[in-house]
Amino acid sequence: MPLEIVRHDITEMKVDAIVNAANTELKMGGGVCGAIFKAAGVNELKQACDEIGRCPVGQAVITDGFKLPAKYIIHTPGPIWKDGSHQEAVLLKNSYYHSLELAKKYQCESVAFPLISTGIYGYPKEEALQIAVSTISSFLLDNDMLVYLVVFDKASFGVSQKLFESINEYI
Ligand code: AR6
Repeated sequence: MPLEIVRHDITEMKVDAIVNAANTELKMGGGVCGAIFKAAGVNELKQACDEIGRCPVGQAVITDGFKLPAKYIIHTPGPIWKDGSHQEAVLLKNSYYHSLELAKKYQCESVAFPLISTGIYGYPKEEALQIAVSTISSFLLDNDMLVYLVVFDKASFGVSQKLFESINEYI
């Protein structure tokens, strides 16, 4: 199955690239971003991000994975949820799409995404999950890649169980 929804800590995924729910300044933040910086090595990753500078919402940049099992980290700032009428959906879709295109450019065969924007940025989880699944699925119609969508917290896990029949434990 080219798209799998799994419950796991993304920093432990043994894939070619993991995706970071970043901010536009590419600074270490909280949530999954903080966990990725800590696991990759704060100093190394900070330096690599500072060299890139910044990244607009919905775009993506790539760094080494440093101490992670993953070879690369793809950083994409998702939209901050306001009320749904500020292009949030298209920007979130762009984040998934541009991350996938960058993974393809770097010949990644496997990629793991967190549920971008659904934590500190406040995007409603059910809508965000639907955008993630539809964007990844349409990309996979034309591309060979194994994509994991990693749900982490209890609420995201509940939403994905409601919307999709099977959640797999990643081993
Ligand atoms: N593995 C997988 N998913 C995780 C992990 C983990 N280790 N930790 C948290 N999540 P968030 P955002 C889930 O807040 O909403 C940062 O400060 C979490 O449960 O990490 O895009 C950045 O620097 C949630 O479902 O990202 C930005 O400033 C999802 O990851 C800002 O927060 C995304 O939550 C980005 O906010």
